[in-house]
Amino acid sequence: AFVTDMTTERTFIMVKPDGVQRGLVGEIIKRFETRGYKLVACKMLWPGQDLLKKHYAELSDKPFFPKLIAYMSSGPCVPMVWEGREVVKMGRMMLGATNPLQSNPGTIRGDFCIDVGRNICHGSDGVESAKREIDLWFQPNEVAKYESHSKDWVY
Ligand code: 3AN
Repeated sequence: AFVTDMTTERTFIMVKPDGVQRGLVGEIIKRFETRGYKLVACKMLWPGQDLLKKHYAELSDKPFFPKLIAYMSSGPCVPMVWEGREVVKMGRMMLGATNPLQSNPGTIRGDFCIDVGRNICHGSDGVESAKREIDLWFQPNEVAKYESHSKDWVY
């Protein structure tokens, strides 16, 4: 049977407009793939303000909210769903800290950016927010269920 273990989770990872424009989509996908995670949904989408305001509803009171929405709606994004053991927490770890100047080298943000307003990618901060974000960005039939041929080492 596939997806066996209780620690298997899904997370929502999205390459932001600056990541797309800088040609980092492949690099980000590669890091999750080679770590051992499974890509189960992926598309390119230029998000509108309504969708982004829902996505970032928790941040609506922040002073940077209007700039955040303008930046995120400035070009196409690549939303994805990744599956695997503790992928929510590990995804955050692979992305690095929100402020790239505090992101460790070796993380995606720590390797590729320096500006918190342009930090390349998004990752869900918990299992519940991952569920909410996946449902917001993807239709159920856009998330694939498939057996990985390397299931002994892709968790
Ligand atoms: P994360 O994306 O690491 O979960 P959040 O949810 O606190 O961080 O912030 C969402 C997004 O808002 C960040 N990815 C970043 O683009 C933007 N942001 C967060 N804090 C700031 C800030 N102090 N100034 C400008 N933009 C910010």
